[in-house]
Amino acid sequence: MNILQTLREKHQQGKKSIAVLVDPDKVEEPSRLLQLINLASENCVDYFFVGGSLVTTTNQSQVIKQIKDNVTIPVVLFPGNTMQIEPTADALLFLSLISGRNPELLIGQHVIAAPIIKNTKLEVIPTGYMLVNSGRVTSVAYISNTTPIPDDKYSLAACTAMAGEMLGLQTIYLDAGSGAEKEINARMIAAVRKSINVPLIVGGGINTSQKARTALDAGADMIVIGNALEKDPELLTEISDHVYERNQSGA
Ligand code: 1GP
Repeated sequence: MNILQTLREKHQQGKKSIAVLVDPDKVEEPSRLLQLINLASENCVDYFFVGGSLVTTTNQSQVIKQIKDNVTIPVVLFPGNTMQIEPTADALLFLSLISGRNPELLIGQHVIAAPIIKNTKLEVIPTGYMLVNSGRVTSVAYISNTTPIPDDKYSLAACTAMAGEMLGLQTIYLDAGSGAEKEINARMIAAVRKSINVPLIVGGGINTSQKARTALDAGADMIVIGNALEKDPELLTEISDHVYERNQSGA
């Protein structure tokens, strides 16, 4: 079964997933990455997301290889641009930045990427990517040259997600940006959740297990955790225990 199909089924069953984000720029040495890979494996992480808004190193393919050499957790590209298409991954979030009004990131880069992706075996996951204001300008907001949705404009976010679903996007990713000061608030997540039927991914600034729980309670189907694991790897165990219990109990 492909990743999108699994996400849809889990969404229908109310089951949650965890993705660990690996930004190749932040991988300082293979031994640190191996620790994270092992930690993810021990904690039944569902996916690795690999990518970043600005990748200055050329080690993305090595990062993917190291993950695939050690575990069977699927690798999903989370590309900041067309240079981050790596055919050895399993899938790719084909991101349209629907919270912004930059045509290059709504459709332009996609036209350039489409023939390249077509020649790979990557599973393409059409994703409505929505940036939400997190208190300060994040790298992704700066690089994408877009204005994030204000974090108290629930209706604006809901309508944006709704339009994305109507355009045929198969999942919505609400992101406060990597290392965000403020995670996406519960009201915003709930407003988006209510407006769509496709799986909802939420990330950015989730650095405590309480924040993870809040996002899941508000309606996230998948949470993405990156930065926080560098400082506090144990956090993954806490969150994954919670997700496991919740999935078992059908809550
Ligand atoms: C960023 O959603 C991801 O695009 C993860 O964010 O690194 O803050 O966990 P963090």
